[in-house]
Amino acid sequence: MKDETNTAGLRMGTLAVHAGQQPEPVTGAIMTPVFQTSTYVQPELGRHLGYEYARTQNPTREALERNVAALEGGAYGIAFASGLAAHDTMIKMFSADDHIVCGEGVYGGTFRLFSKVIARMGLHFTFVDSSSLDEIRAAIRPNTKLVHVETPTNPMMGLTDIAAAAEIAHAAGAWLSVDNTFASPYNQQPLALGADLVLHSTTKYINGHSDMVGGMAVMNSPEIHEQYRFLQNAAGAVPGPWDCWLALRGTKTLHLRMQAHNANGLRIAQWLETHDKVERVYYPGLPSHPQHALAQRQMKGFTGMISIETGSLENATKLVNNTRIFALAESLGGVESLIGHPAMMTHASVPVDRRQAMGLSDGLVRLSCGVEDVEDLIADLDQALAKV
Ligand code: P1T
Repeated sequence: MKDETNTAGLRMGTLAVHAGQQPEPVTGAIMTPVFQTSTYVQPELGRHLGYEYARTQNPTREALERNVAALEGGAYGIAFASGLAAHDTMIKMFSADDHIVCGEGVYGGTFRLFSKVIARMGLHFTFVDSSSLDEIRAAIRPNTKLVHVETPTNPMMGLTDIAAAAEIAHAAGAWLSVDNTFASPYNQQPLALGADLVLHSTTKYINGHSDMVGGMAVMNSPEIHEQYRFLQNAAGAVPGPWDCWLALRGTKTLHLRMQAHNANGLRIAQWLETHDKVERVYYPGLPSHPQHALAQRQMKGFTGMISIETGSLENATKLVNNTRIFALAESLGGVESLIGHPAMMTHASVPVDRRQAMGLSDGLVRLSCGVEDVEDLIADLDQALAKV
């Protein structure tokens, strides 16, 4: 776009393709180049061209930051080397003796970071079932500085009412941060619902092609931006330019990919619900989901993420070992379909009693439905379930 700063009124698909990018000024290259450099030559002492050192500034990274910020309807984006690095740096805005209320259904690695690393540094966490506003409210203390939730949660697909959680946090003088990785900005826009911060593992739907690891934080407040930006440079968990370029290539098709993920996810969830080997399907787009009404209110689509209860570790093992198209792997949100066993894979770091309390059983299997032809995906699950 000629003037990438003027994106007012543009819709999601146009923003996905154009926001944050302008032709490269030296050659006119339409694609933002990979600025693969660690430093920038300064014309004279005390004067530089806006770029000093690549931990601090990188044009490829900045284009990605502007692009994802626009997709989230936010003013600022700050990119990180991973989703967890975005979370880790966020927490560094707080100090010992501050208190954080965190949804207990967050990704296992987020739970591990908060409970095993950050808690050692004197910050206090209360983990709550954030689908219950009463639990969030009851956990608030005078020193609560942040309420952090993931919605939908990984892998139980529990939802938090973002607008209501923001009201509770703000009444306590705290911020609300939302990990929007599972929904993607196409399906859910937490800032518009009152959240102060949106976090992403860009490794997932944002990049969408399973070929990089990255993270992003988006916000509207200049004060939060200033603190977080200071820490991006001070702590230095920044992504390399090549990974930023890959993510930026990914976002160009975010709207198209999410339409396909949403359609495949819904169709497969409906089919799984009729299958006699499947005891329960967790998918916010199904009327059987206990928070379906909230899902319809705060989400535009329900993604390709589905969890199912197969009844036992033995059943789950047979299913995940026998799919042909669904690949057995960690991660999610790529164009290719993946299948995983949260208890032994993504959530192995969560203590057993906590997993059981959340319903994250040994029979639970998680699907990341890609954008392949849905009939092929259903046939694949059907033949694998036949072996259960
Ligand atoms: O892997 P990384 O980019 O550091 O992102 C961590 C992360 C944060 N938030 C959510 C909701 C996530 O799902 C993840 C990473 N999750 C997986 C690797 C997984 O397979 O669930």
